[in-house]
Amino acid sequence: DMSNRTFTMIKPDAMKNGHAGAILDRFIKEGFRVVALKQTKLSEEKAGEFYAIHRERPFYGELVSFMSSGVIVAAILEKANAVADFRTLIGATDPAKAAEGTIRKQFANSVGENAVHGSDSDENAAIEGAFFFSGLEQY
Ligand code: DAT
Ligand code: MG
Repeated sequence: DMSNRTFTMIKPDAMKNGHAGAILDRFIKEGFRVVALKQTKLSEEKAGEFYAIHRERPFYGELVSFMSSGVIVAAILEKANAVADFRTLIGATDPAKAAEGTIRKQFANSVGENAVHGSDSDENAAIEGAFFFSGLEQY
């Protein structure tokens, strides 16, 4: 499919390591237009809600605790074929398995602390974007 928007977060590890600027620069250089952007912090409750699909997984507690451990940058990005192209740009969930040239290969430390989020479907991109941004914050 060729829907044109995806949702991303720069995760607490990348924020703490000072990579936010380089990662945003990469998004833009790869042809994604910023539709909405903010720095924010997830409470444990909000992180749990965002990742509710993973609540039965063994890593859920660790994931919720990590994602609420510091500030994040949330963004909606626009480009033709946004969801699939962005997943290619960020690389595999485990940075040890991520391809050369991907954002996770360059900036992530571990499968749990992997620098960036990217929506996995058009439907989830819309749900996740609306979780962080009102219509009046999207341009
Ligand atoms: P992705 O973020 O690539 O879509 P996912 O949806 O399978 O990956 O998992 C969501 C997040 O959960 C992932 O970015 C990091 C964490 N996670 C996934 N698998 C994990 C594991 N085996 N151990 C620890 N954390 C994990
Ligand atoms: Mg996922």
